[in-house]
Amino acid sequence: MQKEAVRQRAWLILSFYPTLHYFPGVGGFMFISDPFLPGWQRYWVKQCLKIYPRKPNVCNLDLHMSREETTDLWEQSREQLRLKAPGKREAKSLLEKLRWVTLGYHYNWETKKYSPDHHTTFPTDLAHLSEQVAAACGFQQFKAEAGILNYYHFDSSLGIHVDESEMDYSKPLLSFSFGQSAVFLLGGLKRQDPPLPMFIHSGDIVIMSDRSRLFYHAVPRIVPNLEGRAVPSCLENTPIRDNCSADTSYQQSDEDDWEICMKYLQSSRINMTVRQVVRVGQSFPVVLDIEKMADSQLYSYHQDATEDHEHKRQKLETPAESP
Ligand SMILES: O=C(O)CCC(=O)C(=O)O
Ligand SMILES: [Mn+2]
Repeated sequence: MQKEAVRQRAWLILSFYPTLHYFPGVGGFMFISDPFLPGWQRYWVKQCLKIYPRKPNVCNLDLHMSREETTDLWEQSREQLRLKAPGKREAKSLLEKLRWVTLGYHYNWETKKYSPDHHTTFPTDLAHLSEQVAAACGFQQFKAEAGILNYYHFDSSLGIHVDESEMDYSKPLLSFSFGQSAVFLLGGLKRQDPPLPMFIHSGDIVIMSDRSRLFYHAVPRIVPNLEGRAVPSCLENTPIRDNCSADTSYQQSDEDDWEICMKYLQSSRINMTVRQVVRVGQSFPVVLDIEKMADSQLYSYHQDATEDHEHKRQKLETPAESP
């Protein structure tokens, strides 16, 4: 653990010595309970809703909508979200239809591969956060090269899978969560290994490294935050200006934007997973014959309430390979 690496950028992370949990017998799995300084979870939520869904990043809506229609999901949804009455059945805004966004090397859900031909610049702020967290956990040379952002609602789940499309398993998989809570199941190397259930709350960071890098895992349920508030209190803090005044990458969330984010988070959870794809000095293998899946991977990976309950349960019992 590099104490200095954690302290260098106080705006990102509180010292997480007291909150870094290792799981004995679960090699390389680490859990950091909300290490973010007050107000900084807001920054990442706003990036995930307003900035990262923009082009050239890729999202699920691109599969059946034109580029013009998906150019600025935030602008197209903000008024609709702002006016939304809680608990009323209303048409969903585009932001509420967002299920995933890919960053950097864009994961191909059909081939289950990354490709050097489909790569855009990885966001520098998220790369920095990831590299700081990785370094503090003992992974000095981690390079944030691909990201999958998952957007969940109370009726969403993520099927059992292993993230194995990356080419360097010696590098950890980092996962950051915001908003409502989740039940996370950590299995083992074999699909039938009994899972360890745990809650993931807003601000928590999960690191899967070493042996646990290739463990099966799933998110069977999104649950309301345990405080019983509309959004967890850690999201209600405003950033401490003194800590960030020198930081040019920080954009102050204005209150209007935050009102929209809060509305969204009342029934949602956002998860950012960050991966290193290529080993240093390694290049992508030349692919001569790409096997296409008969069914889109999208369908088995991201599940929501449009499927009936029984179907969903069966899906959770079916391995859904993922990156
Ligand atoms: O939402 C989570 O906590 C897990 C996400 C995940 O496993 C993935 O994107 O591969
Ligand atoms: Mn995963």
